[in-house]
Amino acid sequence: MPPPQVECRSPTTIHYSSEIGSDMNCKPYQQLPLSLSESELWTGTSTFQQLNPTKLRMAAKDDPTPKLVLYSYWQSSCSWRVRFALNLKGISYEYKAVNLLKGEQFAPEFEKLNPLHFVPALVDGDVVISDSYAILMYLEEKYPQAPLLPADPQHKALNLQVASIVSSSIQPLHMLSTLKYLEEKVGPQERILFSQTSVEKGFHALEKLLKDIASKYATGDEVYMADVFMAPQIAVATERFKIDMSKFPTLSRIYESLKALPEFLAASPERQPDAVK
Ligand SMILES: N[C@@H](CCC(=O)N[C@@H](CS)C(=O)NCC(=O)O)C(=O)O
Repeated sequence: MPPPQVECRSPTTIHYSSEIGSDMNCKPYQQLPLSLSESELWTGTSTFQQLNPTKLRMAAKDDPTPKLVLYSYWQSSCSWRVRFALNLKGISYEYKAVNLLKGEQFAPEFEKLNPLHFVPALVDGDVVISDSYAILMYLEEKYPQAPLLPADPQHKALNLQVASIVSSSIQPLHMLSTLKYLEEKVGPQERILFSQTSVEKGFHALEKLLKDIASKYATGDEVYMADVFMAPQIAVATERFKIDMSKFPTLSRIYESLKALPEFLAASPERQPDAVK
């Protein structure tokens, strides 16, 4: 007999979640395709929009079971990038929570998806991809709506460069396993200083790269891959590492625009089904 399914709700959205390694047996969480009836799914003013639970419930009835499955952790900035990109493209997906603090990334069933034991991982039918950069490139080819890369080769290269700086020269230096290692080998204070120094070094480079090009968003007036990678990174930098963003006026301005996007807010940690309130 199949296990009983439990509906899990948050105050603003209908969440059906299933966690690796938990006994929770919730139905899969369905992230709705925002493009279906985007304006109707949101209530409130532009900066503090909330998903409209009634409209969401109505949309959920019409939405077939999503094909894509995203393995994610609410506080993971790498997962946030992919959630943001999926929302921008209006792609529905099932959310599967991997609790990094409980070590669920090391579970044998997750290891089959990513032998490196990191989230996010995306499953699209027979295709399994881990690493947010690779996932975004895959989504861009397979689901070309709402492009995340501009056609202009120079702007495209800049977007890739920014994404790469965030994903290879900033985030790995403050991820859970790195910080745990530093704390054990060097000490808790060094762990904070090291994170702050690494983030600031990366932000100085991004500020220089973007200051003459940025407009509303990182490379113009459209949201592209550079924004998708930068926005969660800036959120983590300010909230977790208390970085003073006044040193980075261009990045701060871009972040103000990105923070107001419903697709970004819907992807934010506190709106995920595994969020600890
Ligand atoms: N380059 C990978 C990095 C993935 C990564 O570092 N994920 C973090 C969460 S943001 C993680 O799973 N950390 C678990 C750990 O450090 O043990 C990507 O962009 O997806």
